Amino acid sequence: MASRLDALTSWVTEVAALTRPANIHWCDGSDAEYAALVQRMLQSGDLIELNQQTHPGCYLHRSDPADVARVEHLTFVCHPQREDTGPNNHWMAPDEAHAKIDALFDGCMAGRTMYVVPYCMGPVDSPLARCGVEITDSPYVVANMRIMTRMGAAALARIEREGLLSNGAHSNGTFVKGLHSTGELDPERRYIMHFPDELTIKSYGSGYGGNALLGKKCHALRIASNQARSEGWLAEHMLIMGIDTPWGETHYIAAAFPSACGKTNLSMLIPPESYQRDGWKVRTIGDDICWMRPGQDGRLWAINPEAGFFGVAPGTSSNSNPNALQTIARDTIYTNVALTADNQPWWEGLPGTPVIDWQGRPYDPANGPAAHPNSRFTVSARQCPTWSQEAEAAQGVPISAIVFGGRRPSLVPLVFEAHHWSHGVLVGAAMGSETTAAATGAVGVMRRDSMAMKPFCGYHYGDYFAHWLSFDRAGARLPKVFHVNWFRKGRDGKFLWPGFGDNLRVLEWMIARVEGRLDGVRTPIGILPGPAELKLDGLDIERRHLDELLAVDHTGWQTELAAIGEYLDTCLPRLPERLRKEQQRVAEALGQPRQADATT
Ligand code: GTP
Ligand code: SPV
Ligand code: MN
Repeated sequence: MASRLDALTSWVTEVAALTRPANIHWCDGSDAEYAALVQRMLQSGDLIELNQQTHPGCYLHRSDPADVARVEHLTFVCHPQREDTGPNNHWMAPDEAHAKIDALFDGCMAGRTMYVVPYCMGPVDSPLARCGVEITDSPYVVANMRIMTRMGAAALARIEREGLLSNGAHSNGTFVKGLHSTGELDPERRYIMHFPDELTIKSYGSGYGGNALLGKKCHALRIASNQARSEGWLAEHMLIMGIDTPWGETHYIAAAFPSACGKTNLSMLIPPESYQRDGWKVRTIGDDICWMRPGQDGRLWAINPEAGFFGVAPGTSSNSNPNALQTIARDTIYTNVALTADNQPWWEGLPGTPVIDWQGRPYDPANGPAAHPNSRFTVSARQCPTWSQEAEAAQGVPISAIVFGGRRPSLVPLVFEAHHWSHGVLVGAAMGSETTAAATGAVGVMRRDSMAMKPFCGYHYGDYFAHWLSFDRAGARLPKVFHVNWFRKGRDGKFLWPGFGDNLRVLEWMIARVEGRLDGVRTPIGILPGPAELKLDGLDIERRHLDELLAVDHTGWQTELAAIGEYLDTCLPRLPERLRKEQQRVAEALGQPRQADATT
């Protein structure tokens, strides 16, 4: 009798013939399986036990020192036509890419166990969720995938069901196939390749986060953005949070900030004391990825395809993010953090003293920070004190506001609202941010990162902007679009805005705008809070700093709009005319730069 899992079993057989593992293990996602994996990794040294009194169920993984972040220059999106990949991605012809990476996979699992990891991105019963199977030789990847996704038997059952329903039209089933091997961890023999037409990912030579946990950036953003485009939805690098107001409303907000620019922190923020007294509450739905589609009511409905957090450790403290700290007090995998004398995890921003650095050496400040700047924790989202049951809702949650933001030390105000949807798309497309340690390469360099998707949009940015614009149609009840900047610096180089919990003050203004209770001030770049519209009680901030945060520097913005225009040109000939018109509209409203300005 033919197996219902024909497509899957024949692929697994094919991969095993190529990689030649000693064993094949089909993951069921059970507690016993996880416990056995952990034991195995403790024996092999892949995991180190942390202080079980202070951190029960917590372990440390040290990655190879040359394998600590995403590698954008080795990440390829292999559409058959180069143009479809766009200026925002690296391209290789699919045949060439397969040949190159299959040569690396040849025999690479000899003597090792090959794990078959079925997973579901999103609640298993959600029509918005999508399944995949990752084949990997890394037990660390398996353990992380178990935390980050709905992994195991339930996902396999859904894949089986969908395979049955697909009746020949999709005789390969509908799941995404991801093949991964840590290989030799040689940066010269490392590739992260995507084949959107084949729903296939191949990743070789890295064991780290976004390079290796294929359900996350590779599937849920690069492959899914292609599916979203053809099926009329959006796959975005966004947190999702719920805000309960004192008057009994709940507003859901989705926010796109580039890597290591504050999504995890905002998604679980703790309201300032006065807000808590008034009855404000924050609920966390997601901290990194958001899939959303128009519902029958015309609103955008969003799910978080993930089940866990792969969060930045440095900077996480009882001041900045007590919720995260509580979340990661047990049953957490730490990657590349430092250790204290009593074997507790440590990173910059925590009290106490590091004794062993992230590479396992005695800590010496001459070697740089004790924890790697991109050290991370992997933890089930259910452990977060503000975790919301709404994250399991099959239809998702309705979005009231979309927020864009980045690290902009100058020019960009604390907050502004886009005039309308296509202006909002321009604001997202024009996003800029300083690079961070989340990817290899220089840190602190300003670059455009449209919708925080520069490393993750799996097709041409011009087509992507057109897709965003297409949501503005009859019957749509679109969210308002805002832009924030928590990272504005003063002349002394210090942040002007306190950030973290106090960011709720900015979100409150947005909610008032969504509910139509405040007017704001109209400017060419967007609508800003009026003089008394931000609630600042209990906040220690100098008036002149606030004025700076909310000022619109016309000369600076003229230059910025010219730079945005040049950036948009990189998407020609696929740049939507409507977006060009928006940029021209804002530029004209600001007036042309004076000759003197252009030369200073
Ligand atoms: P990825 O997981 O890489 O996608 O990042 P993320 O967007 O979730 O970033 P995260 O919330 O982990 O924040 C990264 C860094 O930004 C941390 O070091 C935080 O301490 C810092 N940060 C977050 N929010 C704020 C803020 O409001 N103000 C300031 N000054 N720093 C912040
Ligand atoms: C990011 O870099 O945006 C992350 C971490 O969220 S990773 O999973 O490595 O992509
Ligand atoms: Mn991210």
